[in-house]
This record gives sequence, C-alpha cells and structure tokens, in this order.
Amino acid sequence: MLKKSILILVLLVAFSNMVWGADPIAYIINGLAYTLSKINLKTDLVTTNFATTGIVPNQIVIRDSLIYVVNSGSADIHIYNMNTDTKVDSINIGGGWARNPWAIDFSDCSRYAYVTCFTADSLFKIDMVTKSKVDSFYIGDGPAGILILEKLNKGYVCNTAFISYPGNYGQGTVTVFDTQGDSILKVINVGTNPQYLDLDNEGEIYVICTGDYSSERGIIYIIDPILDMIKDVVEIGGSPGFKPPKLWSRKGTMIDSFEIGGSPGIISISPDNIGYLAAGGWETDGEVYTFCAKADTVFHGSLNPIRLPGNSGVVSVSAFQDSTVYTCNFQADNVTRIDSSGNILKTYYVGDGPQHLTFNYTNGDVNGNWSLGLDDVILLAKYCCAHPVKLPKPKWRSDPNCDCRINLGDVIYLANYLLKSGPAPKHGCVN
Ligand SMILES: [Ca+2]
Ligand SMILES: [Ca+2]
Ligand SMILES: [Ca+2]
Repeated sequence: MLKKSILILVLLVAFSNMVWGADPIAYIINGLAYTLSKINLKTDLVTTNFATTGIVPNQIVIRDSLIYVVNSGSADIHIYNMNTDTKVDSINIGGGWARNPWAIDFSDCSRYAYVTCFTADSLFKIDMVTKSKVDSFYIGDGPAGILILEKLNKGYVCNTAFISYPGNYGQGTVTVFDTQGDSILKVINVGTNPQYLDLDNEGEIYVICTGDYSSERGIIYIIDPILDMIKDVVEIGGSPGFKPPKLWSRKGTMIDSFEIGGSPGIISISPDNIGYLAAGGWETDGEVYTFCAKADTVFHGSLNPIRLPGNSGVVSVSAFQDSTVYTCNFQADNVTRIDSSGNILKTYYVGDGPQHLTFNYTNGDVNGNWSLGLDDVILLAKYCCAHPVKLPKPKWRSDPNCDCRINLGDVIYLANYLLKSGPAPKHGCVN
C-alpha cells in the first residue's frame, strides 16, 4: 500500500515536467573590498565584486535562497537575492563597534535568527518575517561563533572572554541556550579564546579554542550536545597523529579535547568526517590543519600543516558536499579548492581580502545535483523505504517539511511541491 502510493506520486511528478535547476556556486565576502564575489563551480567562471557589503563583513550564510552577510563594523545584516545578485533588504543591529555583530544562525525553520554581538556580550534575536528585533540578552563575554541544533531546541555560543584592555583573555566558555525560552541552560568552561564550532558526523560539537596568539596554542574541545558535557581531556602536544594515553579522565564526562597547536580559526567538518581548520600562514604559504573527527587524532597540525604555496593568510575553510574544501586566502586575494591531502585542485582570484564563503545548496535537493525533480523524490522514497541508499550532505536538504526527521512525510511534501499544489521545500533541520 505504502509503495503503491509512492509509485503514484512518482508517476504524477514524472508527468508534471517541472524541474528547477541552477549551477553550484560559491559566494564569497571580501573583507577588505567590502564586496561579494562568486564562483560558478561548474564552469569555474568568477564574478568579482558584484555587490557591496556593509563595513567589515565577517560571515556569509545562505538560507532559503537568500544570502545573509553579517557586517561587524556597520552592525547590520545585508540580505541579497541570489537570482538578481542585488541587495533586497537589511536588518539594522545598531551600535556599530559597540555591538560588533559577529555570526548568525537560525532557529524554528528560519523563523528566527540569532546574532552574536561581540562587544555587547549579547545575543540579538530577530524575527525573520518582520526583520525586527524580538529580544536581546546577555550570553557570555565576547561571543563569537554560534551553532543552533534545531532538533534539540538548543544553541551553542563560543565566548572568547576577550578583554580589550589590556588585550588578554579570561576563561573561555561555551554557553548553551534554549531557543524556545531564550534562557541560558548551561555554561561550559573550555580553553582560551574559543571562536568557532561545528558539528561532526557523530553529532559531536567541535569547539576551536584559538589560544592567545602567543604562549597558548590551539586546542579543540568536544562537547556532547545531548549531555552538554566535555569528554576526557587528551593532550597530544605538538605531535600530530600521535595520541598518548589520557592524562586524566573524570567519571561522567563524555567528550574529549586535544591540542592541535598554532592559532587556528574557522572550522569546517567535511562529509567524510575530517575536520579542517583555517590556520593562517601569513608569510608566503597559507596553512590548513586537519584532524579525524572520529578518532580525534590530528592529521596536519602546527608542526606539519597543509601548506598552500603562495596562498597566504587562510582565514576560513568551507567543506563542500564532495568532501573537497574551499579556503579563503585573505592575503593572497584568492580561493583555493583542496583535497584532504592538501593537493590544490583549483585556484580562483576573487577580490580584495576574501574572508568567508558558502555554497548555494537548495532546499529539497535531496541528491545534491542543483535541480529539483523526480530523481529527488525517488531517492528520498528509497531512503524512507529502507533501501540502502546514502543521502548527500548537508542532509537538511532531505527534510523539506522541516520537522527534523527524514521520512515519508518529506517524500509527500516534495512531490506535492513539484506538482505545484504544495508549499516550497524548507531549509530542513536534520544535521
Ligand atoms: Ca567525533
Ligand atoms: Ca536534485
Ligand atoms: Ca521531515
């Protein structure tokens, strides 16, 4: 009965002949030019400086076919339409450098957004329908990176505890907050200067503690978001790839931390569960660190970084769905595409001071081919009927009804959309 109804849906879709398509594109913010550039990843065509950002753009995010740019200096969020490459709206955070908005993430199926305000120690909550502030509350000292896990109704914020005078760091923490009540659930102590975080394939959160850029080196803390606890501390010193016995462990704690060295920044964990860290390299060769997010061992740390000859100043890394990684090389003004061994597959000149980039993944594009069609419905139906198929990452594309589960409801939802009778696929909340 179940299979029969799916077959009927599939046939209806097949005859509907409605397919949407685009090319895969990487969108880049240029931190010195205050502009947007883009790379067509199919044709390798680069379009530089096609639009302007606010002052000191820090982060770029694509959500529901819109581009969001968080501008730290002008303290606003610019919103761009990807079809026209033009700015369509803007959200004023206000306060300029006194707020210094840093990063954004979304909750409740894109209904709300939270923005960390670095110098105001606060989280700014925005209603994305009215584009206006609904709340602002203390979250921690010097908040930077944010990650919201919609399925758990929880958000995680890295608090750098940066003290502007005399310019040092207090106790770094991660604040866990409740996205339904906007209350702080827990504050977890981590290493010095936690700035960025990402989720791995096992559902663990990796927090990058950059250190103080002098004596304290980069350490990664791992948090179990179910228990909100840190695992045993494991120090691996400056010997990447070598994991000595645990120095200490505490009963009831769940996760790990390990030292990777240097002063790493942005993290991105690839679909094959390798963690990549932007590690600067400001003289001639850009540097990237990597680690295995399953075994928690370092492949390339401060002693043996991946070197990108001539591509100095790696300030961000973004893992693509095929597990290659795009780096923004701030000083060299280009973007490189690398594999896990560090081989440079492509280099693109993009403009002055590339800071961060993201990809135009599309809601409901289950098979990740940048079009919506029958094949997406079929793949989803196979997956839901327990056929041994793999869904490409990021997996939120396979949760078009955004209920944080992938099941028959999504098959029906997507089929209904393709028949034009149903609502558009949403940005799902399956990680
Ligand atoms: Ca892991
Ligand atoms: Ca597709
Ligand atoms: Ca779903």
